[in-house]
Amino acid sequence: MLSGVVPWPEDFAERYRAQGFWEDVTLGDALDRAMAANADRLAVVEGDRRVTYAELHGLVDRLALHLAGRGIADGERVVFQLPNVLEFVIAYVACLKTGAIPVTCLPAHRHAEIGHLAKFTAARAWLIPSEFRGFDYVGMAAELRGELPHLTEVFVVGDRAGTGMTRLGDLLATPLERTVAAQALETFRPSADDVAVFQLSGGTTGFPKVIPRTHADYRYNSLAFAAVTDFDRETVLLVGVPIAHNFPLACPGIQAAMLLGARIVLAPSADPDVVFPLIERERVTWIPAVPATVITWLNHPRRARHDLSSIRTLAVGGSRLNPEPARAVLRAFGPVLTQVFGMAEGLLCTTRRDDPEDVVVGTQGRPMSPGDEIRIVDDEGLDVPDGEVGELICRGPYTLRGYYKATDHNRVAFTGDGYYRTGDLVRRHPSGNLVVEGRKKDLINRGGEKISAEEIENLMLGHPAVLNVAIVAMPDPVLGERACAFVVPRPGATLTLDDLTRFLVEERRIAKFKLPERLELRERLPTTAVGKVSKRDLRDEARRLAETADGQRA
Ligand code: OOB
Repeated sequence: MLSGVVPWPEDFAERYRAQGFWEDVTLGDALDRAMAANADRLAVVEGDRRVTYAELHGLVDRLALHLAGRGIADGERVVFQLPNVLEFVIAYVACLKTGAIPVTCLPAHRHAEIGHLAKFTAARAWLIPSEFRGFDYVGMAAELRGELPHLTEVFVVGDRAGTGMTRLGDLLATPLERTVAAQALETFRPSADDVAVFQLSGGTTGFPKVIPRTHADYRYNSLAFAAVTDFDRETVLLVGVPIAHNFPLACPGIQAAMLLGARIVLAPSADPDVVFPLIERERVTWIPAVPATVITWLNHPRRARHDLSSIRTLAVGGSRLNPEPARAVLRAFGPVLTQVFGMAEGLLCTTRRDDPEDVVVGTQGRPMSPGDEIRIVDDEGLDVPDGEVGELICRGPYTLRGYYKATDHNRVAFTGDGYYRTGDLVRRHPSGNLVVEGRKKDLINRGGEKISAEEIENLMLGHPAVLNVAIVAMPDPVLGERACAFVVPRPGATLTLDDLTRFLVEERRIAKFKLPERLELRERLPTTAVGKVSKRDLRDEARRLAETADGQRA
């Protein structure tokens, strides 16, 4: 086991094995078998590329040999920063086979996030596209790699690579002498208890925390979630959200699709003009989506022009879906709505096919596994009376016991007996399902992408005009929330939203989705009785500002 990873206590591990949640098989081996068993079936559709499981298997094996030959194996970390392309799937499975650990970054990440995560995980390799949405990743890699002493390989998907970088396409086109390279692959075989993947947390303090997911737990995560969401071998999964997120990757995601021999359709975005024709053409049946996306689909003028009747499950999660759009989904798409309340840390809740309509519309589901243990507690850690709001805490066969290399943070993020404090405020509905009522954690949930308020506040304090700052969520009809920054400027200084944006993008070089979208200048910030900045007051104020802005627009 990699150092810095907190394992489940042995008595829990034994129980999870005895109950059949964990099996003694790695994701790499399980996927090998599944790809062989489904050789003739179509595996991945992306653009005009259509590959069968036999073809996918061949590409995976070829790349795995190359990786193993270069030492990208045996617990070494690989920063994944690819859009929704076939190469993501190939490289992901190849890593699971060699035991290299994908770190699931996003194409939206920039120098600040990648620099931090690559250093923190001491990553050996980094996978990028040449270019995506007008951004030059080769340029970013050329600039950053000097600061990353552990990074020996930059693999590029696309024609253009920089000096010392390797085009993934060249590796995929070059068979290796199997006998030689296979030896490299055979010298290390991960075990089912080893870390398979590093997911990223939404982050409540500073930079995103790193979440270890083991082969056994992540495999169970995918298969158990498939079993409760009508996901099987006949499923046609559409991935339009960023593929590295836990939801499309493993809930049940491409992981279950490959384990079951189902079909994966990759879309470059969740834009309706991209996605609707694909659903129609490929007869898509299962779609993971965030509420913001679904709302744009509902309102799209050309929806009626497409035959979307193949959809069996529209799984909506990542942020709160309100009852009104939930009902609109039922009207527009039929009884296909499944609410998903999940987290990269583990716990997955979902509504069930046989839940009554008001439960599907009005709750965020219940835990998927009989091994999940949840409690709803008050500030003292005592269970709240049934039906009242409290913090959800949980543990189970696929919920982490600690973030990677985060001893201090783990002391506050987990209870003494190993429950993960989700920071989500929930209430138990009379049906037994959970309703997400809010959260304790200091983040902004922008259409499912999480923004740590503290991370951005710390960066903003580096701006010469900023004396003090607090960032809070401001309601938004489509995204749910956007970030609003309240700033106390230094005496005599001024600041505009443009200045701030330029500073964060060009000097601090962060992902654009984290940018505050409204700036409010104040002489002072409201405080609580103990003298801390009162985010509650600021949230109320942001809500009023958003309401007046809407009023003005109307
Ligand atoms: C998913 O995972 P993360 O790690 O990006 O974010 C987890 C957090 C939860 O703790 C909660 O605060 C929020 O996102 N959340 C929801 C929600 N689903 C997630 N809040 C309200 N309603 C919901 N339905 O977001 C994620 C992981 C796996 C599957 C689906 C979503």
